Order: sequence, then structure tokens, then C-alpha cells
Amino acid sequence: MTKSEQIMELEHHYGAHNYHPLPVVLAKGEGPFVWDVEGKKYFDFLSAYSAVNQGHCHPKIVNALIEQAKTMTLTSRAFYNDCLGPYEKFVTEYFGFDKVLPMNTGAEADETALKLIRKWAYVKKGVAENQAKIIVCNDNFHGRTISIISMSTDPDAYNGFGPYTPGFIKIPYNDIPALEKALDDPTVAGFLVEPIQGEAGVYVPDAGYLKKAYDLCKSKNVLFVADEVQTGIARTGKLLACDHEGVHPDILILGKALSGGVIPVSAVLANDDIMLCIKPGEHGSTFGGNPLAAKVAIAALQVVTDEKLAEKAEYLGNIFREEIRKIDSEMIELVRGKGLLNAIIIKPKNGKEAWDVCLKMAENGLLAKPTHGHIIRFAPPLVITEDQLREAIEIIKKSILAF
Ligand code: IF1
Repeated sequence: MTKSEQIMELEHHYGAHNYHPLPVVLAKGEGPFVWDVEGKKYFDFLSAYSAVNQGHCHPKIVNALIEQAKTMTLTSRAFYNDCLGPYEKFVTEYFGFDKVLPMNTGAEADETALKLIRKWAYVKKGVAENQAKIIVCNDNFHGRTISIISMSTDPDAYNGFGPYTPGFIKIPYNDIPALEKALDDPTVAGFLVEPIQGEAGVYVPDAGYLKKAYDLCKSKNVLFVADEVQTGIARTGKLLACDHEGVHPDILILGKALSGGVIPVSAVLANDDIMLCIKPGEHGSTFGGNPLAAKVAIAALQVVTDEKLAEKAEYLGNIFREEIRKIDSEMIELVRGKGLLNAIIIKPKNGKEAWDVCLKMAENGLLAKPTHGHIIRFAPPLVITEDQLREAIEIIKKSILAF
């Protein structure tokens, strides 16, 4: 057996079977590249689902981790620590909010936002206790916890995990009349939405959708809550995907690349009138706001600014979509995306589909993974150079034309 096969066998035997990974065993990452245990080099076009926007093992972020790790890793929030306050000032000024509630994973940040919306409904909007409703979109993805899958319309996400958390109204994505109708319910407190639906297959809504949705929510005293866990941190060509439409959400949810993929760091940002509805003792987390996360997140955001990653994503994304659209293959049904968050919709050919294209690309030195069977998401680290991107595009082209 090869080393890869040995390791895959270990995972199969000792690990839960909650994933079906591509048969590649990675051992090293640097910038836009990863290497498997046999030493084969790949372009990483998944970026851990947009968590390593700053590139694998960015030295400035890793060094921030190492330096802090030598001093103090965790205090819990039972006490203050000397890293959290400065981070809170940095991150709230960076995104333009009064306050931040620090958590660890994206799902925890989404759950925190759900609690914040409900608390605000009872404390500020005057909705009757336990009656608050939250509007979400069909085909959403916000994480894997029980309340979050209660919002899901994907049977794979919710089947067999009932009973479900009540209080969610599901409407079609990118559908303003449907939102308008749902907002007539006076118990609605919030609208939780991904500015681009990542898991659904990089579903980019019509221009103006976010702004119209935001204005409608404001007209009904409903919180507009943007889940930018995947679309944020420069991925779509702006610092936030909401920035493409000048929308400043009432609640902003961040995760993934907030730490550059070095350790789990997530955050919920809001202004005082919303954030102060949660009182001491009403929410928390052992690791939330730990010194490592504070130092790592500052370094990760500093890299985004210093290396102009949003501008790069905008410029390189246009090249990517333009070049992929030139590929003459009936397997390419559609190419869509914004910045360096893109997807190709694959039309099966002779029984070959997205999974086979991904296996072929892996063979040719590029890693990407299908979502929902026929869609391949392409999201390289934003530090990729134009030459490297063009080299990667040639690999994609060669792989698709091989069928
Ligand atoms: C997996 C999907 C992507 C997210 C948005 C919250 C979260 C995510 C918009 C939760 C997480 C990850 C989860 C990961 C794969 C990946 C994913 F395929 F699952 F749906 F990116 F599209 N909001 N997305 O995209 O953040 O708790 O994971 O830190 O394998 O479940 P998390």
C-alpha cells in the first residue's frame, strides 16, 4: 500500500464516515500550493472552502500564532486578557461596527446571530416572547448544528436529525416579492442571508438584490443579517460581498479566512443598540476571544490590507471567468461567480461528470471539489499570482477537454 492508501485506511477504520473526500492525502501547504504525502504538488482551488484566502501557512499569520503561543494561549472569559481588547478595537474599526462578539466556528457565529436577532426582537422590537421569526433562503448553508439545519432546505442536511428548531420562514433566494410578502408578518425579527450562496453552487443573486432586501428590511424594522463566513474577507473582490452593493448589514457574521485558516476564529459584529441586548452570562464560549485568536485575526486582516487581496480577487476573477468561458467543451454549461469565488456547472458527458473532472484535475495537479453533484467550485487562495492563475486555467482546460 502507498502512504496515501495507508492513511486513507486509517481514517476509514477509525474515523466517522461523515465525509467522502477526494482520494488525496495532503501533507504540506504554502501559498496557493499543497503537496500530498507522495510529494505531488497541486494548486489548491478550494482554499479549505475559502478559509485560506491569505494562502497556506502565511508567515506573518503563523508567526503571530507562534509568538502568542509561547506566552498565553487561553484564559477563558472569566478573566480579561491583554489581547482581546486591542483585537476588538481593531476588528470593529476594520469593518465599521460598534462591537464584536468573538466565537470560534462559523456555525457558532451563526447560532450567536440567531440568539441576537431573537433577543433584539423581545427587548427592542416588542415581539411577544418566543414568537420571533427569522426569514432564511432556500438552498442556504449556515453550518451543521440542530438549529441551523432546522433552517435548511437540503434533506442531506436535516433528514434524521429532528425534531427541528421552530421560528424560521423559508423563501426563495434572489426573490424580492417573496421577501416582501414574508416581511408582512409583524413577528419577523431578522432576515439571514448569504450575499452569494456558496454551497448552493456559487449562486450570485441579481444586481441590486441585497440593497433592495436591505431597504425592505429597514422599512419593516427587521434586522438584515449577512452571513459572510465564506464570501467575506476579500474573497469576492471586495472586503465583504455586501460592499458590492454598499449594504452595511445590521449584523455581520464572519469566520474561515478571519484567521487565514490557521485556527478557528469567527465573529459577530453589530452596533450597540443590537449587541447590548445580550447581557453578561447570557452567551459565551470557552475559546471565544482567546489570545491566540485575537493575535492571529489581527495578522490575517493586516495581510488582506497589505497585500490588497480584495483588489487582486477582483482583477484575477475577471481573468478566470473570461478564460474558462473560452474553453470549447459541451461539458461547460455555465461559469458564474464574483471575484475569486467561482463555479462551473458541468453537463455530464458519456457518463462522466463533475467528480470525474475533479479526479482528472487532481491527476493534472489541481484540487477542486464538486458541490451538489454537477457544480465544481473554484476558489484559490487570493495570493495566487496572475501567472500561476493562467497556469491553473490551462490545467482546468486540459482536464475538461480530456473527456
Ligand atoms: C463542511 C459547505 C461551504 C458557510 C457559511 C457558515 C458556515 C459555512 C456561508 C459554517 C461553512 C463549510 C463547512 C464545511 C464545508 C464548507 C461549505 F460545503 F459545507 F457548505 F463552504 F460551502 N456559513 N462552510 O459556508 O462554518 O462551522 O464550518 O466553520 O464540510 O461542513 P463552520
